[in-house]
Parts: sequence; C-alpha cells; structure tokens
Amino acid sequence: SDTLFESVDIARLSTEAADFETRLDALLAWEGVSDANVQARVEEIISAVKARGDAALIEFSNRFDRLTAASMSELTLDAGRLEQAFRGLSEEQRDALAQAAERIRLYHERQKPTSWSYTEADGSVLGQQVTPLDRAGIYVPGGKAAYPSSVLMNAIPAHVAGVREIVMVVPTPDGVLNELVLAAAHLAGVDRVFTIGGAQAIAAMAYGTASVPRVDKIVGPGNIYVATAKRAVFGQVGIDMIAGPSEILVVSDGGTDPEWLAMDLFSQAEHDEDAQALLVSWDESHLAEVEAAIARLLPTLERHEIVRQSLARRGALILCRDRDEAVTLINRIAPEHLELSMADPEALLPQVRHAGAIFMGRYTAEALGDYCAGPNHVLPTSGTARFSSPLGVYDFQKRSSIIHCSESGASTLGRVASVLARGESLTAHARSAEYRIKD
Ligand code: HSO
Ligand code: ZN
Repeated sequence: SDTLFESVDIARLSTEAADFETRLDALLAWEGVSDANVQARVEEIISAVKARGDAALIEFSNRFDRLTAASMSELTLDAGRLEQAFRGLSEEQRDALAQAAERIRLYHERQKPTSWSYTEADGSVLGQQVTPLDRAGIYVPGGKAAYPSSVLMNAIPAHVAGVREIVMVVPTPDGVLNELVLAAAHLAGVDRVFTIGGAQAIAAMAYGTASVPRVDKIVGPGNIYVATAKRAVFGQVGIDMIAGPSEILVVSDGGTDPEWLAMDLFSQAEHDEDAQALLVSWDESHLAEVEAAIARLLPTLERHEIVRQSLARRGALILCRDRDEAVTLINRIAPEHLELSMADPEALLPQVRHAGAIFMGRYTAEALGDYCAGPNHVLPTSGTARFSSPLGVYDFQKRSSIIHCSESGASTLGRVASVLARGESLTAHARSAEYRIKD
C-alpha cells in the first residue's frame, strides 16, 4: 500500500459535540452473542462428547484440526513433555518466561485469602474456611491466538490457590505444537495437557471422558464456539467469564511523547480487528500530535492491517473539557485497561471506580502488565469492570461457613430459631432447635 501520504482513519470525537453521546454509544456497543447456527452446532458437539466420550473427541479433533489420531494417548502430553519444551527454549526465552512466572506468582501470593473465625462470649465459634477447587481446566486457543503469557496468567493463580490438579487443553491445528505454550504450562504448574480444542474440549472437561477428567471450573479465552460452549456448560462446572475483544483507554495530560501513546494504542489494536483503543485528553494540540504519530508509525507495524482496521472500526481520539470530564468518561466506559498517562495519576486514582487494570504514569505501558509486572492480564471487558474483577486466586477457591455452637449458645439461638421456624410453619425446624434449649 501507499505508505507515504497515508492519513489515519480514526474517529475524532469531542464531548462538546451535540452527537457525542450517540457516537460514544455506537463505539462502545459490542454484541457478544452467538447466532442460532453456532448455538446448534455447539449443542450437537456437546451431546456427542457426553454420549460417546473419547471416541467423539477423537473424531472432532481429527476433523477440525486435520489430525489422524487413533487414540487419546496421541492427544495427551504429560508433565515430562512440558518440561522438555521448557528445556528446549533459548536461554533468553527461558529466563524471560521464568522471570514473568515468578513475578506473577509473587503478586498472586498476596491475594491468598485467609480463613477466619471469632468466638462469642458464650463460647460459640463462627468462621469461614477457604478451600481450593480440586481440579481446574484451562483453555488455550490454538494458532496465532495461543499466548504463552495467558497460560501463565490462567494457571499460576490456580496453582497459588492450591488447586490439586490443573489440566490444560490446546488445539493443535495440523498437529503443530507451540513449544512456548508448553514451556509456560510447565512453569505455571500445569499437570497434563490434552491437545484438543473447540466446543468438544469444553464438553470433555465439563462432563469428563475416559481420558479427560471432569474439572470443577473452566477458565481461559476462546473463539465463538468455545465461548458458546462455556455458556452452555455453566452450572455443570464453574466458568471464569466470557471475554469480549480487548480494550484500552488512555488518558493523557498532554505531557507524554505522542509516539509512546500511539504505540500504546497500537499494542491493544494489534490483538484483533475488533479490539478497541481510545485516547482521551483535554489538550487539543496534543491529540493532533498523537494522530500524526499514528499516521507516521502505523506503516512500520508488522500487523498494520489488523491495527488499521481496529482503529477505523472501534478506535477514537476524544477531546474532553478537563480532568473531571475525563473521570466521568472513565467510569462511563469502565475499560478493561486504563492508562493514566500523566504527571500525577495518584490524584485521579481515587475517583476511578470502574476499570479492570489501572496503569499509572507515563512509564507504565500496558504491555508491561500484559507480560510480567505481576497482576493478571485476564480482565473484565466490554464494561463488565462495573461488576467484576481481574482473574485471581479467589476464582480458584471457595468458602465454607463454619458454625460451632456451645451448649449455652444453642439455648440462646434455639429460642430465636424456634420463633422464626414457627412463623414459617416449619415445626420440625422449631423442635430440632427446641431440643437443645436448656432451662
Ligand atoms: N492484552 C491482552 C493480553 C495479552 N497481551 C497477551 C499480549 N499477550 C488482554 O489483556
Ligand atoms: Zn496485549
């Protein structure tokens, strides 16, 4: 393409414009729903795996990934194979992966919740006991979307939580294994890997087959078939979330190098054509400089076609009046990633109510968080930061409540329970409580 005189195709919005709200709504709109056709095919695959187990799994894998497997052993990798992948990496890659894994582990260690209890005056004890899931299943997409960093981000919190067994599934189109993905699985504490994918892999982990163990929770991103299958098996197993396309909202005070900001926007846009990169500033000439930097740098990108489309479809440079208006926009958008590229991000932070991850200051590129800062990069998208949190240790644990009544506690509570039970006409409840009243 003609790279010399290109101008960028990216929306320029101003909060002052009469149609601002309408245009922002249109930009943010994202329908993650799958059509009836996908739905039907997924249901069919799930039923087949439920009914015929490994046989169906092998058939689907052979068909969709163009394999010739005759048995599940050909679609299984043990811990030894994962370690071998790790040893086979270059020293530079091994070190980088190990450093990232260690930092992610340290961060997540802090999330470990503690069990607690308190004792009342009459000797009764009330508390909460935290326990890990027995088994977690991690879905890793195949092909170009297979991110070793995502293997770390999904498996390490499970490992830190104390999950007994972590299984991973990853499709291998044409039988091609991604050694970095396997090496990451080794570092993150994955116990075994099945080279299966799609709705069939989700069904196998949800219901179990002779070879694939039934898991308690399925986490990890996937295409529309995987997302639809996760929705369908939810309830049978736990799931993490249904992730939409990745997004970033950068707020700049005008003092950051426009090229840095352009590249930060690109880093999100290069994920896929539906990814969203937004920049907000109250400095109009700064926005123009970033736009010029975008035009200049775009042709230098490896994935410039994807970035170009993402910016044209869903990107925007937004001029606002002042910092307060920027805060209103942040909370309205509830972005997955928020970059506060400014001199004093701490001043703004307390006003940020909805964001998946907040990157503070000019030096904190989202890319550092994507790989190795420590926090999780699996984050709520499409405005769901309004009600959900980054993937964490807490997603692989559950809580049991503990009640231990003393003899005198049972008397006190028995009187209260008895009255309430009779009010509900549940006399067995009432009598069960009354037996324990000592007078
Ligand atoms: N930005 C992505 C995570 C990622 N980036 C993986 C690079 N590799 C979603 O948070
Ligand atoms: Zn990324």
